[in-house]
Amino acid sequence: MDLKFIRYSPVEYPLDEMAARSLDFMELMSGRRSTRQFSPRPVPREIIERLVQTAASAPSGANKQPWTFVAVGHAETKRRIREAAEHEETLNYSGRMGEEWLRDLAPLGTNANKEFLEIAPWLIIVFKQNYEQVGEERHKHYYVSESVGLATGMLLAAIQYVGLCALTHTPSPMDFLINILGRPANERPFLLIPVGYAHDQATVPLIKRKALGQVLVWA
Ligand code: IYR
Repeated sequence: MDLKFIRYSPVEYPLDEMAARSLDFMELMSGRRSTRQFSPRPVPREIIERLVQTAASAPSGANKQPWTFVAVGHAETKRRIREAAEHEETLNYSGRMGEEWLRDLAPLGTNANKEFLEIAPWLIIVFKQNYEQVGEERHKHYYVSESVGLATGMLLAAIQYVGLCALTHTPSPMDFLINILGRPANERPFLLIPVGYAHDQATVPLIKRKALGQVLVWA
């Protein structure tokens, strides 16, 4: 099946405006921090819809768009997710992660208590679709983790852009999400992202980002 090609005229800015925009966006995005203390303040469903629509515009292998975003706002479902996540994390923190991992996490002060899973008004659970099931047939998906990672990055950027906060939470293993959310066999959980306003007393660790010279190589 041939795709029709249409003319693409991307937005352009004069160079001085480009420079100003690159600085503005860098400042906006470097102000993003993972938040573990949320306010229960509600966030309208329509905003979540737009954020997901933005994320779902990400590029993907062969344009298969191999993602599903499950938005959970229902208190009872959040409670069940918290309970299951805390069960897994208790096992992780009591040895499953290993010494070096625990040592790396210690300064961040994370632990098996995941009350943010109930307090944040929304949990967005990103699922990757390893293939597509069409009747009896399995259709292939390509570069699934890369694609879903890109979409998730765009989701985090969109969240920051509208002035909300998020946490990329990785309860491990995450298979409990398949059952609680009733997802089909082609889907696997990728990330669990609480979204909302930060608590007004929220704190974050004073971390340093690597200097540009450590992350950028001209070759
Ligand atoms: N998944 C655990 C542990 C954890 C792992 C990483 I990598 C972090 O940056 C933070 C925590 C948890 O969510 O507690």
